[in-house]
Amino acid sequence: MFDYTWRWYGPNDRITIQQAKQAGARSVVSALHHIPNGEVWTKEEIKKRIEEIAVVGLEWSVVESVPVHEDIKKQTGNYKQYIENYKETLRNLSKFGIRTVCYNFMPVLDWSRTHINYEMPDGSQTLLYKMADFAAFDMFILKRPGAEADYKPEMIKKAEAAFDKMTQEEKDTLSDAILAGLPGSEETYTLEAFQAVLDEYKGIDRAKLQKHLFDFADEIMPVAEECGILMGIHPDDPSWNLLGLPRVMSSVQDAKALIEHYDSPSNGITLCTGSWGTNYNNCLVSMTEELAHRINFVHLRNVQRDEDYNFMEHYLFQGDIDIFGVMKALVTSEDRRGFDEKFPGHKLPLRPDHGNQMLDDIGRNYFPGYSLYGRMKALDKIKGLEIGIRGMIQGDDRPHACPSTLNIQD
Ligand code: DNO
Repeated sequence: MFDYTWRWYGPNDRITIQQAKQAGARSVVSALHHIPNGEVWTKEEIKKRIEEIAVVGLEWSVVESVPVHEDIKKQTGNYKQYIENYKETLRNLSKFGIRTVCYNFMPVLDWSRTHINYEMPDGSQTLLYKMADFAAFDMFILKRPGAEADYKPEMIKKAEAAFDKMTQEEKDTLSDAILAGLPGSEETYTLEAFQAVLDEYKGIDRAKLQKHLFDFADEIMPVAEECGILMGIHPDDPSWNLLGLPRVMSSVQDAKALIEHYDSPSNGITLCTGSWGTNYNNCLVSMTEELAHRINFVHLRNVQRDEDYNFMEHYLFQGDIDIFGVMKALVTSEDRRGFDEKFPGHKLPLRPDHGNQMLDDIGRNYFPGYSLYGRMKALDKIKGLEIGIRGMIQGDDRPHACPSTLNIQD
């Protein structure tokens, strides 16, 4: 059985904790976004958030994310101190029984999109990544030295055509979408500051970044084990290199490399179907099966992709990801996680990821992706899917007595 969670940004979230509860959350995913990256999350601050959530009788079950300071990714400056602070934060979280912690190792940018209010045929709005627009930003707005080398000649042409058609307002909106950082990323940049930050990664290639990730894991995983915390690294979103920066969590091979580097239930992944799913080479159903023993957190979302690496966030059952197959694999691989023996009572936390903006969401300026109705709809679809799959597995012989033998609460 899964723990159905809802991401809540805290008191600054325009969606209240009461609404999250009514939307069907059984527990909450949150983070202390007001604490600067690298600093310790004190017990007092953690307790405050717990209390803010508890007013409606919910628990804070998952942290998404404890951000990894850029200095840790580059191994520069005060990075050793930041790692110590990270450990302290984990210890503090564990004192309150928080078991799951999500993090990512994407340099500079967290997730990226080019459009955050893209209109779907039914008038609802979604998030979109248009490669030509991203390339136009890279080559003609940011003017990153050497950017052309990263795109095929046909894509450069498409980017030129897209850029020529853009009004100044569209260019600004595009830059904002990329630079202002989407929720979850804790940094915002001006163009100049952004280029300067990219430059700091010169000399850090894929191999080096992966080594820095492994070094980080070597430091924090023993502490996570000690305090019974299950870490789940979030994949790169999208799952390919951006802006000349290396990325090291884009494929099943990347995930396996980390898992094998430090073999422990604490060293797991976040199965974010929409992010891993941007990459054609990742079959989400096989990944769910293959990595089942190390899946510590799940985000369910669908994307529709094309051969130009454009992708649009779509409804849960529309798009290129076999959500049914993923859910079935999650259900059938349950025993391999071994939670029952190691962490009695612990259920795999799962959440609807982004939802489109629909009905009364439109114009409300919720954090991009984090709508009320769109996510609520997805959450209920996911719950129904679980009920259906478990019923299907029990088969036709399932006694259809009342009350339901599936015993799944809404
Ligand atoms: C977007 C999210 C990301 C994610 C972080 C995890 O909706 O999936 O912001 O929270 O990358 O560290």
